[in-house]
Amino acid sequence: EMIELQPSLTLIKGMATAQASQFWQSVMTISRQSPFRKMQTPGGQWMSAEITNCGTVGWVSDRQGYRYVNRDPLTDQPWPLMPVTLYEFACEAASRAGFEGFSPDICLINRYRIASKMGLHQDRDERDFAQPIVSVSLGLSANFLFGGERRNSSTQSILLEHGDVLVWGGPLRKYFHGISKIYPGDDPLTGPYRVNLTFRRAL
Ligand code: MD5
Ligand code: FE
Repeated sequence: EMIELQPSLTLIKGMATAQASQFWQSVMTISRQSPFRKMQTPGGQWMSAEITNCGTVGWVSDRQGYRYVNRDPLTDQPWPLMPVTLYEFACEAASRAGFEGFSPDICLINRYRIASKMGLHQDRDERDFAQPIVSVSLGLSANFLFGGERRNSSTQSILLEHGDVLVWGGPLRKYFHGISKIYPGDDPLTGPYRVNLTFRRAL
């Protein structure tokens, strides 16, 4: 089921359900090579979600700022390769939502526990804002907040469940968004976690 929440913001309910256990296996393989870790914001706060990456670059944050880097600072090795199945899935989702020619070079993987949140923020560390972002949700459900151009713009609340795929781009690409709540539960695949895969074109 494809729901256009707003022009350029498409929710594809359950698109990842059939491949979820395969994607989860990929996440576990990736996190054995580049473990989930907490990151510090430039302001010195610790983010509550734990992150890792796969792809030719990875997104990191520390006291120096947010940026994409070629190597995992934890291991000093390149980030794990993006599995072809994940790459092709993200391209297909973008295409269904009307964004032809998406070619993600990074997948940021966020792991949330029940108490984790992600404050309102913009994704603006990428070079080409004409490229959309594709987000895949696995495991526990979340309340996703979608705002506007300004931090204090009003927000719309969207329930993201296991297998849901969100594609957004165009004029909404730099809108504020965040995760306000993770619903408690024990997911058959992920246990106490919500895992979100965010595919982007960084370079
Ligand atoms: C997440 N991740 O669920 C969130 C939301 C991030 C991040 O925001 O930067 O890692 S998935 C991203 C998302 C989905 C749908 C729309 C928008 C962002 N948006 O309009 O900006 O871990
Ligand atoms: Fe974001």
